[in-house]
Amino acid sequence: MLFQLWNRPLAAATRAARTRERLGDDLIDKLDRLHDGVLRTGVVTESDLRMAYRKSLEQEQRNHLNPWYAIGILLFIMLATPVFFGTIHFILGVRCFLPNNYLVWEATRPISDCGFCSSVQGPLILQNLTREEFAPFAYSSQPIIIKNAVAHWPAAKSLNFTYLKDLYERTPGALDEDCQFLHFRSDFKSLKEVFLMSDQRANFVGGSNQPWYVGWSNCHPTVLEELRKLYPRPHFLPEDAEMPNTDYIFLGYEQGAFMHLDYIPRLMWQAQLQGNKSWILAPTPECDHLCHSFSFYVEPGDAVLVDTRIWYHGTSIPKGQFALTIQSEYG
Ligand SMILES: O=C(O)CCC(=O)C(=O)O
Ligand SMILES: [Fe+2]
Repeated sequence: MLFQLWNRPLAAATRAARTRERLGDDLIDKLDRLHDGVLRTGVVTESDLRMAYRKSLEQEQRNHLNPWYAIGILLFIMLATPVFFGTIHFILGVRCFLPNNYLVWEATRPISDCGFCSSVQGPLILQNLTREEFAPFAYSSQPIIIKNAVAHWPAAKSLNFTYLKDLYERTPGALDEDCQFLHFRSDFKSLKEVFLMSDQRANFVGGSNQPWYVGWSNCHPTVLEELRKLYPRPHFLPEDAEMPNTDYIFLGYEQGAFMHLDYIPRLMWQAQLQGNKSWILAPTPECDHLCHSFSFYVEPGDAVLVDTRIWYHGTSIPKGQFALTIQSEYG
């Protein structure tokens, strides 16, 4: 009786054979007897059963998420996210700190196996050393501080807010270049605005109640060339390490960078040129059960190496103090 309901001959026969295979003959016989019994009551007819069967099939189809529909939603989110942040940028003039990359990176980054952090309790602290001595540590994901590694750079003496302001203002087009600008917690929307602030605020005179901290990529070729006269390629990095053709500057008072991961292709190095800075590092959430967060501070002249793609990191500057850093990548 069960099979009389499926009266499209070939398909029904194949389906019946598959069902028998799946469920076993015993169970099928029991179901047949059950259906016969139900029909004999006269309360349920064959067409009722057919209708119930059709409805159950429709319900089953509704329960299965169409894969094309899921792919469509995913593509929509991936396209809509940058459009959303682009619109915010256009309307408010705020260039967000990595968010469009950051969200996509967070959503798509590989889940880490925690090998990078499971045995790390804090940064490895090395005294200034040669390229050969540094070689065993060069591509480690263990955070490293190299004490006194950049104290001899001319930038440690000559680079400051006024120098940067003069350089950008006298270089045609430097402030119009669409280099990445990171405003962090401060109220500036662009590098142009940073250089327009009053001298009093820029120098945090009398503990001005408006601390600021920003970072930007010095991607303008003339600016980059001028700045690189003040600092060499770090002497401890492997000779064949690939370097980008733009560096970053971070500077300001008190505030630092909030916790984030970087969406960059290589390892990060920083030269702490002026002031002290505290770092806090945290493993990715999936490694919370195996790894630890920790913090450390760096002093003028120190180099810091962190794989900022896998370590969440944030920074802060001691109250009332200034810090200036050059940052770049190697890999
Ligand atoms: O130096 C800072 O304050 C932030 C640095 C940072 O986020 C980085 O180097 O990736
Ligand atoms: Fe970062």
